[in-house]
Amino acid sequence: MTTPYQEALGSTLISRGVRERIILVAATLAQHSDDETQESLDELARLIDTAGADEVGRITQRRDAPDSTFYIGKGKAEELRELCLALDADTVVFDNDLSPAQQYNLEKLLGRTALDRTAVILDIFAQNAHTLEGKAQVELALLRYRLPRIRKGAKAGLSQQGGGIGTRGPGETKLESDRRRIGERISRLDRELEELQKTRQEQRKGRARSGLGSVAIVGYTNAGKSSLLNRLTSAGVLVENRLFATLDPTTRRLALPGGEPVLLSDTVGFVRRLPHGLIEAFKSTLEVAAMSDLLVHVVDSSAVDPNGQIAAVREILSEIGAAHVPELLVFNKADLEPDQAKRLVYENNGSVAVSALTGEGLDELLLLVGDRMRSLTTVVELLVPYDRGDIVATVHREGEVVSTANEENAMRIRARLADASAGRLSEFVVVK
Ligand SMILES: Nc1nc2c(ncn2[C@@H]2O[C@H](COP(=O)(O)OP(=O)(O)OP(=O)(O)O)[C@@H](O)[C@H]2O)c(=O)[nH]1
Ligand SMILES: [Mg+2]
Repeated sequence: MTTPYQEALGSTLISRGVRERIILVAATLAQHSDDETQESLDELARLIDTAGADEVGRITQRRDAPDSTFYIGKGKAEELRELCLALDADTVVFDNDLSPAQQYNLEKLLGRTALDRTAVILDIFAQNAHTLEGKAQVELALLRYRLPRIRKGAKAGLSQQGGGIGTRGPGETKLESDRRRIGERISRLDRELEELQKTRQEQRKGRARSGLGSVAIVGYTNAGKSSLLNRLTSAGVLVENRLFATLDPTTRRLALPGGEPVLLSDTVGFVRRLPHGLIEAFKSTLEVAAMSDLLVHVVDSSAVDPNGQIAAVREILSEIGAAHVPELLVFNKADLEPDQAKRLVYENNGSVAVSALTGEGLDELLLLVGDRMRSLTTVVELLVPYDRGDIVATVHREGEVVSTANEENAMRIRARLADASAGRLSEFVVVK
């Protein structure tokens, strides 16, 4: 049976050869800088491009707090309306999250579709989902996002018009016709995904019995995760210069130099402010990371703000319960900005610079992965003074904490640590 979502997926803008014209809008709230806003808008422009539309202009406003009616002020909203007319824009996209009421008020004022960053990310996911599970996960996230936005008696107009960003998935009139049906569909998807999750857990148990260690490749979208998996295992995973090219995890066996083979998995990419509903819906896929023995965290070393991307990825990792898994930082695309890659490795102990494109650094990466995997079975004991929170954080990040005990002047930590990490922390190591 095809779902309304699957029917609607057939009609993307790109296939009709028309690209939507979009104006980007952002309010800079008190604690943020104007540069941060522009960087975030640049990323939103890339997301929009990936979704198949073009930025034709942008508007920003500094505010202490969002306006409850339009998010931006009334005067600014009027200015936005003028700009839409002047630039013949089809849609406006806010970088900030709009409430259903703000979205409605904006659409009424502008006579155009008003969307937010979450809707754009959901749209890209909708275009890129291919497997049964991926589609079910995206549909669930879409329905949960749209349910509170269904308005009684609203004309099927605005959001329906072009069939562009934010409209893929169930058609609005269909949604209106039966809220209850949507509720039922959500419950059914929940149940289906639960079943799929059980199957996955069984598969995982099977793998655990096989005794192979598991390594998950995680990282910001477009960092080169799939390229790395392909390069190391000839996996043949789709690689594209688009955001969120991968939604379904692929697992391959990887032979480590002089060691046991491990299972290496590619995962869905992360982005700043990944919609919570998507994280929720993709829980079973993201579990690959939480259940692995080691995270290979791939970073695009040529990105404008690699540290910001690292922070965003770590935030999501803790949200999906993977913060406890040891992490190995890999600075990819070293062929593009070699100096920046070197600096990042220098700043991050135990990391490595590679290029999935040229193959540079991959031998060293394999040695490091082997070292980390072997260390999973060696437990080291450390005594860390209470004022050295930084050391505690390092142990958590680079290894796996087995137990902690509070003693008079220090915390006693037993942890599985790689030789290299234990070496760097040697002044705190008491039993090895
Ligand atoms: N120059 C250069 N480009 C790379 C390198 N690794 C990957 N790329 C390019 O970066 C883009 C993204 O690569 P992917 O492997 O699809 O990235 P990903 O992290 O899997 O991305 P998503 O699945 O979309 O999150 C592609 O255009 C790759 O060709 C590298 O080492 N050097
Ligand atoms: Mg990928």
